[in-house]
Amino acid sequence: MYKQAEPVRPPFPRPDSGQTSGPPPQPPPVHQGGSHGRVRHGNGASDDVQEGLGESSDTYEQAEEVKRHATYTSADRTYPGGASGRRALCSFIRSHRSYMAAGIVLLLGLLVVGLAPLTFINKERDRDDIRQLSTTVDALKRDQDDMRQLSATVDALKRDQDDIRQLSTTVDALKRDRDAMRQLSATVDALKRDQDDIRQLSATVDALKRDLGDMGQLSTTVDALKHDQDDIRQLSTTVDALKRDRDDMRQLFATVDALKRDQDDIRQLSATVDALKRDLGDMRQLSTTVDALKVDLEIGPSKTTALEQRRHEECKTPASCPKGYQVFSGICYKAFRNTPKSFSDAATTCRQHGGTLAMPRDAETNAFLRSLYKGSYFMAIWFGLHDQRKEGSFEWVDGSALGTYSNWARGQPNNLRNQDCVTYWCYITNNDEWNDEECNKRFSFICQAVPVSPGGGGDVEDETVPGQEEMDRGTTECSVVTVQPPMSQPRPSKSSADVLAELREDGLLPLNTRGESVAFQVPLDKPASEPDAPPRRPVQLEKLEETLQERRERVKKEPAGSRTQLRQQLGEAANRRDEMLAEGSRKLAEKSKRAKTKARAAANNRKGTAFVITSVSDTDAIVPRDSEKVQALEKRLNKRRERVAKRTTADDLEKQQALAAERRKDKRNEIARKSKELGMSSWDRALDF
Ligand SMILES: [Ca+2]
Ligand SMILES: [Ca+2]
Repeated sequence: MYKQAEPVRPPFPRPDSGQTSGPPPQPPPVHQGGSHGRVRHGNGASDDVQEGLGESSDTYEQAEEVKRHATYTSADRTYPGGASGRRALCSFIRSHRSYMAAGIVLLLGLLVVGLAPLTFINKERDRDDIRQLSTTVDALKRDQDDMRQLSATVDALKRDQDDIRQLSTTVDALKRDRDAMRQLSATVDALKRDQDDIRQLSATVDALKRDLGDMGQLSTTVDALKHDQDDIRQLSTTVDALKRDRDDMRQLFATVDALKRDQDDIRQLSATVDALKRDLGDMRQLSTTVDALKVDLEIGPSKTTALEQRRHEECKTPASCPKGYQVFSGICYKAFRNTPKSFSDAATTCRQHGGTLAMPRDAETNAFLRSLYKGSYFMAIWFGLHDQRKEGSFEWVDGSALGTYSNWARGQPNNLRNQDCVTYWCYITNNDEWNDEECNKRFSFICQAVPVSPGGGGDVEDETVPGQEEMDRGTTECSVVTVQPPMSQPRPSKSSADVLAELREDGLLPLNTRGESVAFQVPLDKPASEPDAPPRRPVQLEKLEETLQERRERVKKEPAGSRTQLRQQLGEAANRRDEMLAEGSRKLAEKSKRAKTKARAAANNRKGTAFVITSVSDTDAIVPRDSEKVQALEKRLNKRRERVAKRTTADDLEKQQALAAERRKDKRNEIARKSKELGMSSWDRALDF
């Protein structure tokens, strides 16, 4: 652009050089002298100006216009983003360009018009103008340089702007970085917090670890406690088993007690049976009495009077012993040496002789009896002492107690094989002292009898003893009681049976039933109503006596019964007896059944116990063996188990009970059979007269 402007050489200083807005420029002083040459020397265009001035004015304007335009354009382009003042100036110039151009044209026209005639006059002035113009051009050149510098500056500024832009970008990036840094810092903070948390967590973990260690110890303790608990459980189990054992033992004891009570009952029953047996003996004797009564009943009243008279006479005459008897202290005695008999048979024989077996109640009598059989050899000789009613309780055959005197051999009585009857023991070494023997053995025997009137004892079995034929007359009073036979109607207030009953109630036994009379032995020093040894009357016997009394009363009330009636009554009595026995048996059976049930229950319980013990032994494997207490308990338990095992098991107990029941049954049957046998035989004998 500057090159375009270069060919045009403005004739005047540029209006924009600070003179445009001012007052119209003064026409420069024309220097026709030296300055002319400098312009020409510089450009050569001054020649063209000189050749055609009119034409050159147009050209100059155009050039000036172009130059200005170019300059402004250049200036515009150079300072597009420059100072606002410059911009305002430019815009001002642009907006007032036409006015300015018109003003300049006008000025130039005026100048041309005013200067044309002075051209030649003011040649020197022109030269000065040219010089000024040249100066202006120089100034313009300097301006151009300034512009170039400005443009360079603008470029530098542009570069700076770019740099600033880049810087701004960088700053933006830095800002983003800063944000990132901030975020990072926040993250770091968060991480730091996390780290703190982790530290705290680690501390917690450490604490937990320590706790865990404690827990381990605690666990050990808990294990130990569990072991202890197991031990305690085992102990408890053992104790329970022991308790059950104890209960079982108690039940066993209870069973044993029940069995003992049963045994006692059986004993009582046995005693009752014994009493019944004795009663049967009494009955037998009673039957004898009945025999006598019957005899009495059949004897006529006339005969009775004669008999009474005879008795009266007999009582007046001195008594004498039967044939073969020897009197001692008012009682007749005889040794039956050639006919050995059992104790009961011997007693029967004596009874047939009107007496009993001999009863040596004192040493003198004893010595006299021994003298009766001396001179012959005997193993043993029966006399009237026995303990058949109650073992060890010896009594005479008349029912009285042994008393204070006795003459037992050494070590006797020993009840060997149930020896219940007494003999003189005749072995040489035994000195004829007393010895108990088995009652069924057959020995010789000694009878005693009360002295009777002469001729009264001739119809009995006789054993003649040489040298002892004569009848010793004793000094006894008449002790024979004559029982009155019942008279003809009306009946007497007291029958012979009543009398007999009374005598029996007084403890007296009939000695002799010979003929129509019944003889009783009455102690001489005491009245008959006061026997010196009252007979023992067990309750059972008393009851029996009562029953007998009732029966007697019934018999008394009724008229003399026929044989059929008696038989009927006896049958009834037998029935009642059977009923009594059956009742006793039933009661016994009931008791036995109860005991059995009890024992069975106990046995069942024992079975339960056995199961428990088994279960205990099952847990034995679990029991820690190190527990000394448990071991000791186990030892004791085992011992107890052994003891229990040694004892009767439930089955054994049942078997034993069954056996006992069988034995009891057998015994009952035997007793019933025996009693029936005895009763019936005696009654039959009584009736078959
Ligand atoms: Ca005995
Ligand atoms: Ca003996």
